[in-house]
Amino acid sequence: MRIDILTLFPGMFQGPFNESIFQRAVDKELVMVNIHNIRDYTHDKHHTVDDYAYGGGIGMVIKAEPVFEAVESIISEVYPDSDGRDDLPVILLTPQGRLFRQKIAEELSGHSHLILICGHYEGIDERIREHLVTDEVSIGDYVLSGGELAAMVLTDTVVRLLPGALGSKDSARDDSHSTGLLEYPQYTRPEIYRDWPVPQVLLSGNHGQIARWRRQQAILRTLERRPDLLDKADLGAEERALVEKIQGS
Ligand code: 9D3
Repeated sequence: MRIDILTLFPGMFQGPFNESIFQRAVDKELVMVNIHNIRDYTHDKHHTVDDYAYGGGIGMVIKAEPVFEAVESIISEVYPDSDGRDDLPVILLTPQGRLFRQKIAEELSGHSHLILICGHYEGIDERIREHLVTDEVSIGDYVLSGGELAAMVLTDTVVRLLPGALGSKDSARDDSHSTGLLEYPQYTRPEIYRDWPVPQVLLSGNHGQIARWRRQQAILRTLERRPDLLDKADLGAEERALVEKIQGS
């Protein structure tokens, strides 16, 4: 997979993408990530990337030209014999986008190429949205100062799903055994830390009992913390009845 990221702050990507898990996917050539400075696609002497808003108001607006030029230059470099591909997602990271979920990551991991454009507090010329962008994504209902961290979250989530990446097995596990539940509590040595013992059942060696305990813990924890997940969770009839009994009381 190839991921091209357009940003006004390329330096922000230095740390996260050069660390451990992600770097291993790059080393294995499962993914190639290219960071592009939008400023490099300007032609004027001052490398102008923003300008005043038509109609007035405070704040500046990112200009259409350098963003179009950046995307078009990537497309003509990667696809020299065509105008690109009609299945190439050009994704704008913006608070107005559809909420990012694992499902969207799975969908995106099926593409061989993604272009990500980092939105900005200032806002961008609407013609970028209308005529260049194919998809708009937000990572949650909180205010970031730009789309860079969102692009990193999306990239990390998608890359670990690529076959051969660390986590792709994990995701296969998520899929096949996907319970839709939060994880059960885990413990390791020592058996007693300070005066806090490990639950006795985990020391019993009774694997059936352990499996039932973990399952019950996962359900109770989900009920307490993320009851919204239970609607779609994969529960047996008895488990469903138990949940409804607790929820109802
Ligand atoms: C409400 C007016 N805007 C501020 C002038 C809203 C606004 C626009 C852009 C607030 C923050 C930003 C910068 N954030 C992103 O570009 C962004 C983002 C986010 O803030 N939260 C969750 N996901 C994302 S994806 C990109």
